[in-house]
Amino acid sequence: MAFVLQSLPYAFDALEPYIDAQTMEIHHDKHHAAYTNNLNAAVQGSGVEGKTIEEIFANISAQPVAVRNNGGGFYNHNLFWDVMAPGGAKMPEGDLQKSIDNSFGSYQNFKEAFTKAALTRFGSGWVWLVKQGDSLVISSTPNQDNPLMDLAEVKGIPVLGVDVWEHAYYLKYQNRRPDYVDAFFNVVNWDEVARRFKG
Ligand code: MN3
Repeated sequence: MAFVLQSLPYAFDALEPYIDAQTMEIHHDKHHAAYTNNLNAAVQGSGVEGKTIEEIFANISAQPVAVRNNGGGFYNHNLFWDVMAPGGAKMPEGDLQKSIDNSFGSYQNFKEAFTKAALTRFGSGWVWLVKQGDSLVISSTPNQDNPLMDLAEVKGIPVLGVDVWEHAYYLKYQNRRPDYVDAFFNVVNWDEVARRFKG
């Protein structure tokens, strides 16, 4: 049972002007496709064929680095496409909003902490909003790691993530990661984040 590349849930140019069409096309059709293909190759004979990606993450420390890197790349980008949507961001609502307020004091505090984590992640990686019970924490992982992996420093269920690899923003923003992270907040799909928070 092979892992399948999820189609982008919207057009390449749907997130313009915040994320440009060329970046989306290369990111999905080249980078995400490569992680998916390489994951399918890496799990061959690894003893985890037929397991879900979440099951594999739960014991990823026992796996070769190719499964860790490509498995993370496969899963993380699926989440990333889903937590963005065209049409501009709405604010978090309901239980998600309450948890953000309880966990960070306010939406503004959350946004500042999430942005700071994104700007201070050295090199390539991801920044996450992570569910731990009813609470939320922010974490950052190197490379293609994520909070579902048994070796993550901060473990939990990722409900929002931003890709801070240069391939996610370099064509439009070059070295200006702050501008990219700021733009990302304009396309967050808070309905999907709430769905993931609800579990
Ligand atoms: Mn990426």
